[in-house]
Amino acid sequence: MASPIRILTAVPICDGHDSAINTINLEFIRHGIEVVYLGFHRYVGDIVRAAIQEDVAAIGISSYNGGHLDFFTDIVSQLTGKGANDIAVFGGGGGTITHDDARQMKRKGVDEIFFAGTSLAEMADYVKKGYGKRKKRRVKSNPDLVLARKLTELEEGASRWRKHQPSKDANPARTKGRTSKVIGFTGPGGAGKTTLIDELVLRFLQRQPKTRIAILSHDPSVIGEGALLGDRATMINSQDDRVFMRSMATRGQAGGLSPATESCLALLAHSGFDYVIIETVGTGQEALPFRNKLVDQTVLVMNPDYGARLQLQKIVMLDVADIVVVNKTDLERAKAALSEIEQRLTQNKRKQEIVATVAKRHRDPGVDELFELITK
Ligand code: B12
Repeated sequence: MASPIRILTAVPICDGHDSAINTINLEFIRHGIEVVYLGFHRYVGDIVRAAIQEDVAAIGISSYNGGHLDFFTDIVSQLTGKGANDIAVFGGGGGTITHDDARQMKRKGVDEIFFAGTSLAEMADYVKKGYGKRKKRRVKSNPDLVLARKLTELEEGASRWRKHQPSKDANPARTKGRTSKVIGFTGPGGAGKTTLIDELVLRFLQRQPKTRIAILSHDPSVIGEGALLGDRATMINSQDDRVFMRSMATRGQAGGLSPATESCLALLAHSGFDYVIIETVGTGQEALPFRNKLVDQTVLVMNPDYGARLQLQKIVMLDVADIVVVNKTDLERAKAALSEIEQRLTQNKRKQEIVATVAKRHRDPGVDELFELITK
């Protein structure tokens, strides 16, 4: 089965009109496309960096702020400057983009502009017809371009390979020559994993001027279907040249990771990053995503609202996590949750740490404590 087409979508800086792109994203996904959504109010540089790291076939921009002539063409020229002119640029913005503007934009390298009244299906068909075949890339000097394409090869190989071969046991992330510490974050959907990781990245960038970080982030998908890869939309601090982020769809695999996670992780762990952070999809009670010693340290992120105390006995990650983070401790139930989880961890008789955080709050002392535990 062919791998899904991957595109990146975003809304420009000084523009909060995201309702159009949210609708269009859903239509693309329904048509089997993997959409990495970067969110709104985004700089050209952040969009170009993300498109390169995600190795997408095209960038779709939804622009309503009136600055489309400069914005679209700046994306094209930055892509060209970085050797990634095989990544196409297209988009729309209702009546704010005139036909005359669109002609000028096309002359400067924009592929297509869609106007008011175009059906959603028409736009999805355009992407499927236009961006299904990857163009060859000649530039080999940009390390992000090279790494991103290798990750794609691994991901595409895994989705073909999985059907015919039994799983390999040897864990390549642990072989000789590895330079990175690998930290795995897991926990139920909505616990705040992505926000927490983004706040940790801010601390890495501020306190360790040379540290480089890779993030491998997962979102769920069914094999051969589309997916919304939306973690980048939550990431603010991670839009930085010292951070390499890659979003992966699970492509039909249960348990929180993708069939290609191990090999992609192995590649990242041997690519000169100081830390590789891996984030699973939102997981359930039975999930043990980091088997086979895939990571050096595991962090389970929980929400204080897990239900009755008995529920804690069923969460198997509580037995194996090195650090348990209770996030959103500004919620009313947090005090009781912290005490119940602490008691649950005492039964394990292991040296497990428990940390209380409010990741959405800047300079949160709990996130500082977690940062110390991860970097000590
Ligand atoms: C909905 C809306 C809002 C909502 C936005 C909600 C949200 N979260 O998105 C609210 C009410 C919050 C809002 C606020 C504002 N808005 Co407003 N808004 C609109 C409105 C009515 C519709 C835009 C829309 O979503 N259309 C739905 C999409 C699906 O259809 P479409 O636009 O026709 O797009 C087609 C194609 O272009 C294509 N397409 C669009 N994007 C993309 C992307 C890709 C990748 C592809 C393939 C295709 C594609 O899809 C459609 C196919 O049929 C327009 C007016 C209008 N009728 O266009 C004004 C409009 C865009 N807003 C405008 C303004 C000025 C504002 C405010 C500044 C008002 C104010 N003073 O506060 C604020 C700014 C908000 C901000 N933070 O940026 C102006 C912009 C003027 C300009 N640029 O010259 C407009 C044009 C209204 C006007 N005539 O004055 N707005």
